[in-house]
Amino acid sequence: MQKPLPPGQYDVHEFPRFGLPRFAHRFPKQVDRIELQILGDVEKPAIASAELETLSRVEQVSDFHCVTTWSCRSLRWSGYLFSDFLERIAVPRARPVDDAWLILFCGQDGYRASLPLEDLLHGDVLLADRLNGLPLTLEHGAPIRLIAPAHYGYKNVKHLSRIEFHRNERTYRPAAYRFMDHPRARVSFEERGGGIPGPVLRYLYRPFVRPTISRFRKAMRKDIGH
Ligand SMILES: Nc1nc2c(c(=O)[nH]1)N[C@H]1C(S)=C(S)[C@@H](COP(=O)(O)O)O[C@H]1N2
Ligand SMILES: [Mo]
Repeated sequence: MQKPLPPGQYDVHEFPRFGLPRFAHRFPKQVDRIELQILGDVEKPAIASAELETLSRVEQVSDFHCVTTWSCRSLRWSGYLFSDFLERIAVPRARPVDDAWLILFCGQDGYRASLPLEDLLHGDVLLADRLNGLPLTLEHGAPIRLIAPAHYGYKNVKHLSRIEFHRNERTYRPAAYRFMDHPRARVSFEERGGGIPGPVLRYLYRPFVRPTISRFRKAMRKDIGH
């Protein structure tokens, strides 16, 4: 039995490439090698690459919920637990300051989003490099992306290239307008954006779903030939 959909969501049966319109034509340059910079309020900036493979691989089936109201269910991700990455690689290598509480994720396409460290310690938060048994494609975040299923899709940064530790919230800007970025964006509480109630945003966002999917698909066809 499937879990019921969270408030305001509807099912799509094909997982679309999606994002903010201005990212439709931006693609990652490096897809066959994972390179994660670890920066921000750290004692020693570091880069994690092959050492990720020393972490235990985990598989997870979860539902993906975009803030614009579409959901794609039962996706089978594989990768590394974020908490494991933190404990075994990021903390010992980069030594973040003790009061860093906010993590900023940046993609090779310039996209970025943040989540409180506390939300990232749950056992369902992954750095995922495989989907449904295959390496991540360009559509879905090659070579590695964040998967935080309890949070709206816009926090699930694709094409990860940089993870920053912060003690101060104002040291970065979100990729979207502030009203579109809720600090936690938990799907179960319908935290779609900052300031505007979630149920109101449903109606504002829904008309953009189809045009955005088609824009991202066309960009893929034109730029990459897929
Ligand atoms: N690097 C990057 N990550 C991103 C985005 C993006 O444009 N670029 N869009 C976000 C949004 S709004 C959503 S809904 C999901 C979409 O993931 P998908 O393209 O795998 O469906 O990625 C999120 N992460
Ligand atoms: Mo989204």
